[in-house]
Amino acid sequence: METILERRGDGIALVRINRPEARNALNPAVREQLAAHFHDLAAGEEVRCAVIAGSDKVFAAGADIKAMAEASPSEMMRRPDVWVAIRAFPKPLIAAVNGWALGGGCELALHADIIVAGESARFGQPEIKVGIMPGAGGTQRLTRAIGKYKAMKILLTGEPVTAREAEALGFVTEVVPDAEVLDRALALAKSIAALPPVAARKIKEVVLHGADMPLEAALLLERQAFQLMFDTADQKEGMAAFIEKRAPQFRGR
Ligand code: DAK
Repeated sequence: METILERRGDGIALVRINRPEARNALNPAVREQLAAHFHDLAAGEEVRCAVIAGSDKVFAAGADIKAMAEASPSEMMRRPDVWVAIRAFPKPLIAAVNGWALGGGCELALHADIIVAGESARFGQPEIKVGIMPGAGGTQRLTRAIGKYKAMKILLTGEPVTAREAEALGFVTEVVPDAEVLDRALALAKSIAALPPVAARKIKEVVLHGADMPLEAALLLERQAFQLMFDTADQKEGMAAFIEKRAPQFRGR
């Protein structure tokens, strides 16, 4: 299989891209499998937080250039939008990035809510060097994350940035030694999965939707989601546990 889905217990799932011979380039099979995995993981309550990773050498070198070199515009139009399953994934998603995250690979990482990168990781949008431009949100997500003038340089030159540069720019959450990337991402996932899942989903929903709204409307969205938390058993348990000075037992209700 070009991708591997591992349900690890503790509310965590790990999705890995596994096409080492092509630097994890996202060919149709990889894209379709990723979409199916995220569709499955969105359903049900067993998984509360997901991690997406490549190998310890490469995250993903982008869309498969060989699979689209001869494509016509209408063929590109007919391709199913496999990104929607990742875009709409309602649970927290962490990207664990070692090595190259280029083009669609960088855009895949940008779909995550938290990005943990190894010291030697490199991020870039080199599409311009092969005569195209980003097509899975790179022009929009990167610009919204780091601002026009920093994003334009990455998009217009196609030159990669280091993990440390990406962290300073604000789109990598944490940089850790290469060998610790996956463990760190899984540890973060574990701590998030131990917290109330309804609150986690609402935080993600409000942050992502609120970013596209005028401030007053976004604040209203936040307020209504906040009020809804008081309808959950986990809110009652969390606050009771605090008052009673004991550890909370969250049930995801
Ligand atoms: N596509 C196809 N094959 C790739 C590939 C890619 N993106 N990247 C690497 N490979 C293949 C190489 O062709 C080579 O295959 P063989 O020659 O062995 O058959 C093998 O992987 C090893 O590659 P290298 O020999 O180049 O390995 P190195 O370690 O020296 O270099 C590298 C690694 C990642 C720096 C280099 O391979 C590289 O620059 N790769 C291309 C990176 C790139 O340009 N990425 C952007 C692709 S365009 C869309 C949404 C999004 C997109 C498209 C559509 N829609 C919503 C419709 C996104 C577009 C892109 O990402």
